[in-house]
Amino acid sequence: MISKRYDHLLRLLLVGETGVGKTCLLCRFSSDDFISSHISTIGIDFKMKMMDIDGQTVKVQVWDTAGQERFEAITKQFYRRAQGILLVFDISSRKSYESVPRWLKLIKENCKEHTVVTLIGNKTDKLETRQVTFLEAQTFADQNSINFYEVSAKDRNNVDKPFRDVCRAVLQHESLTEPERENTSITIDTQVQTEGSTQEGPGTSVVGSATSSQTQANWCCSIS
Ligand SMILES: Nc1nc2c(ncn2[C@@H]2O[C@H](COP(=O)(O)OP(=O)(O)OP(=O)(O)O)[C@@H](O)[C@H]2O)c(=O)[nH]1
Ligand SMILES: [Mg+2]
Repeated sequence: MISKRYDHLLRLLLVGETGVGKTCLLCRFSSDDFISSHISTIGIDFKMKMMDIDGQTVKVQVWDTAGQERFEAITKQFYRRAQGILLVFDISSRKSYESVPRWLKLIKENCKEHTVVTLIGNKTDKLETRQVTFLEAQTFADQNSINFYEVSAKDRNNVDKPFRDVCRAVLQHESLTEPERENTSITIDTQVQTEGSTQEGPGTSVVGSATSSQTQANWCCSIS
């Protein structure tokens, strides 16, 4: 019999305005890389990482959404499958912070009720051009009963912690409810296509993307 090499599979989703650094955060988290140019995500991508959380092996599948509004019809369809959401803004962009309530609304409208949501202020290395104070964002997060972290994908500051804490919160919630089944599908009614590649092992990542025409994609099966 083939045994699973992990105890849990968790699905997280990165959302937020274009350019806030979602893809860079995911690259830093999954493979400790940084991309200095802005190559806008088209539709949706994903990466995987194996993590040890409190002695349990967790396979974390992180979906990286495009922040551009024109992809919203595609990206919205991934909200419901997410167990945890990382909502990212850029501390040096007031505009990206002011869009956070709109993203929260989208999350509330499209996610399951108990989805774990966390707010992330990225680019702390740009302190000299900061446009959002820590206190302001923390107060907003408290008012909305969500955690808040400041991070920098560029200089590695605090990147692991929000991912780890979201996973831990999801696991706590799942232990009180029915466990997620891995082999389930997402129906996509817009122009979406999948492709992916895998490299397994502790700390390694799996990458894939969604960009053309299929009506149903069995994401988890196709990549594990
Ligand atoms: N200084 C600094 N720049 C960053 C940081 N994270 C990302 N960037 C830069 O911000 C730009 C946008 O980063 P991306 O990760 O592509 O942004 P995104 O949120 O994925 O954007 P979309 O895919 O269009 O939604 C790139 O030029 C990155 O190099 C950071 O922590 N510090
Ligand atoms: Mg991106």
